[in-house]
Amino acid sequence: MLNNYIMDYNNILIMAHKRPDGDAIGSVLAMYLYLKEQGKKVSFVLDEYAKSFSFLPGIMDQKEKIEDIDLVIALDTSSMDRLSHIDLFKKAKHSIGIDHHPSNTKYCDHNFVYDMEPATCQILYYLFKENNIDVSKEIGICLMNGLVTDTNGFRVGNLTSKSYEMIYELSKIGVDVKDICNRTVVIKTKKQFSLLNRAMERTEFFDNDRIAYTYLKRNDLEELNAELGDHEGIVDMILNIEGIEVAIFLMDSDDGVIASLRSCGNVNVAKVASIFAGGGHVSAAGFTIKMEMAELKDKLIMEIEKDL
Ligand SMILES: [Mn+2]
Repeated sequence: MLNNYIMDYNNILIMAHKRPDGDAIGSVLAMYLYLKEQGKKVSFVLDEYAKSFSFLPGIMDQKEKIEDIDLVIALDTSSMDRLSHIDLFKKAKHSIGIDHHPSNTKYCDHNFVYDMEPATCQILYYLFKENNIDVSKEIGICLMNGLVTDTNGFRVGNLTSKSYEMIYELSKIGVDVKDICNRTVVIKTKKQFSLLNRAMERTEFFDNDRIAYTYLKRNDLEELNAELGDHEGIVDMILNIEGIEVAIFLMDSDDGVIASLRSCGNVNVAKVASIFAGGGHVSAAGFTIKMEMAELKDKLIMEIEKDL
């Protein structure tokens, strides 16, 4: 029972992984809103996130200063080194992890890892239900945000009847699923569209059109005045081409080259990413590495070809 592990503590901090996606943000906020309702002294920390998530309830409540942490809850994060605030994590006396990454290293005192689930937010929804916790509309919006984004608008990942039941039940309490889908997955800013356009033009195909590859360089991002998260979705677009089994997207960043991999499901891209110290899921994975882009491209194609 989730509540048994939480309710004894008062000062609680919630966090997720670096470069937080919709599932990381959604699960953090849902947990935050729930514990706030319970009268807990609770706060959360998130790395910088894409503007499209600023509509989520509670997101403006992030605090500057965090002290005396009895319990830390780590969400959607497979290992300690992936956490956004590892220093704060280590300061906490107790820890709970809730995650759906198959590569989860069970680094918390208590680990709720269900790697068949499409999103951490779905795990959280059912943990709330098991504990007879009423999910408010605000919490529901945050949870739906995770399911929508991790499945790229209900198109990838291990969607089951449990996912559709969650959609059904949250719809009934007023969660506007279509609106969340539009805000986070469908609508692109003009800047994002220009970036997408540039990446599309450059797409190259390999292995009888079964691998698609594209990239953005630092000067593209500068020229088009791109903002954090503006590249999201490019890799999914090239996977949409008929016959493509694996899509590769590479992008320059201050930390090295960011690689995003997507698969139709026949090639396990989490396995490919793990070769480069990355991780993820069968159909969506990634990593950041200090390597020349051209060299990384060749290495990735070589690794993917082994499994095609
Ligand atoms: Mn996730």
